[in-house]
Amino acid sequence: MDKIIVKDFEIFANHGVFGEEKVLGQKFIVSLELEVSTREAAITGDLTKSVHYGELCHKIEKEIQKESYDLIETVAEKIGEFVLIQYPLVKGVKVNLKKPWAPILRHLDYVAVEIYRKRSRAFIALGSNIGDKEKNLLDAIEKIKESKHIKVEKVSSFITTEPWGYIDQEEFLNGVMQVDTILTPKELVRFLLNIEKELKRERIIKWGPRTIDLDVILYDDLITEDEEILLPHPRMQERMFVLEPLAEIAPYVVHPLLHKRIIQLKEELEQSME
Ligand code: PH2
Ligand code: MG
Ligand code: MG
Repeated sequence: MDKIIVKDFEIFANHGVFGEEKVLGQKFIVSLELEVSTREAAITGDLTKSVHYGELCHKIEKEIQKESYDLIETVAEKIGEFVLIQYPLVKGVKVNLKKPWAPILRHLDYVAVEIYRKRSRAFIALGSNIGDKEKNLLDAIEKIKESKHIKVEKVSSFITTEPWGYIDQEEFLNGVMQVDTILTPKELVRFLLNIEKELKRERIIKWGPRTIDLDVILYDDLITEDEEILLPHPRMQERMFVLEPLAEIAPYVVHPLLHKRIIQLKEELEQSME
């Protein structure tokens, strides 16, 4: 991937654990590596297809002078988050933050933290089979849209489906959405659980009736073994209520474990049901 590099940009700010650091302030030195395709801007000369590094530096200076944080870890994290939220063309960013005057009563060249943060593509399955099902799905989507850490890219049509698993319950309304997010898988799952709670979901029977169910089914090409978040969703290939709406918005996405396109998984499931 192409990169835009900013090296050793100096900012005077008031971050630190010690009271004096918050009062007097000190020098911080920021270096950035922005992963961004420069090709279109290069060919057209159109700066809006790339990142204006002057504007970026001014904005970062303003952003990190706005508040005072104890830790350089926090400052670096805020810079990474700011860049990814403000600049959708940036796929990933390395932030190196140096603090050359750290008041530790010893000499050092500098202390620094370096982090890498990126945006990810995730697919979320939505389902509801209690109350006003369409409103439940739309309310969940609205709440997801309110997060500054998630951008909704696509939403499928909603389809009515027979209950799967525990069958003595009402029909479901199901859909799938594609999002761009800077949350980690765990953060995303917890965020969605909170929305489920806000929309008054009660968990009574496994696979039983629910006002709203929000499941992360794919997160980039990530394969996990963590029981709190198994990715890809281990039963997605058996569920038409996931594959049908997913095939509508992402037919050619490849399942990272099965190495097949979604459209193919859907066709195979259709055949197995005949
Ligand atoms: N969700 C379940 C169990 N069964 N059946 C349908 N049709 N749609 C669902 O969303 C669904 C289900 C557990 O999450
Ligand atoms: Mg579910
Ligand atoms: Mg669930």
